[in-house]
Amino acid sequence: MAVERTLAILKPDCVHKNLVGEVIRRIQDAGFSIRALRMVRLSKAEAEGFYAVHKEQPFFGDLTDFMSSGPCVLIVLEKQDAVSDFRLLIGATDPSQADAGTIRHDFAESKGQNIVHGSDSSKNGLSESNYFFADLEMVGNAD
Ligand code: FUP
Repeated sequence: MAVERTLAILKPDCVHKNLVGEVIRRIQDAGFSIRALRMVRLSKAEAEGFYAVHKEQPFFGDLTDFMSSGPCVLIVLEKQDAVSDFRLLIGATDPSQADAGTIRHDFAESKGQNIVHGSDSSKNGLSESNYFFADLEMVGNAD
């Protein structure tokens, strides 16, 4: 077991549906520590940079339009096994495939508009956190 960092993004649909408090409640109840948090409206270019790995995918245009369509909440989370535990908490990318009780199962409408992002590896947890936050903005140590 290792303490890991993962980046959560509460996506524009989460903010639009007034679910920010509910989703953060679930994240904290699951034992994650918040190390940094900021609300931001991403530009199209920032969304394209963040999702660059998907740039050849047919959904890339819709995805980056959506992610830049309204404010998001960016959160750096820390916990033992944060990456896999966070993905368990949020559920499968496609909400119709997500387990009951997961955030995407309970709140998401589609694969494209699925409420929350979570990093998919320990390496990406760090690089995605560093995409949005400077080291000095990440406060405290895991305890
Ligand atoms: P996830 O790691 O669960 O966010 O999923 P992916 O990295 O596979 O996909 C990144 C984002 O692309 C998803 F949040 C939503 C979007 N996406 C689609 O819109 N359509 C797809 O078929 C797959 C992903």
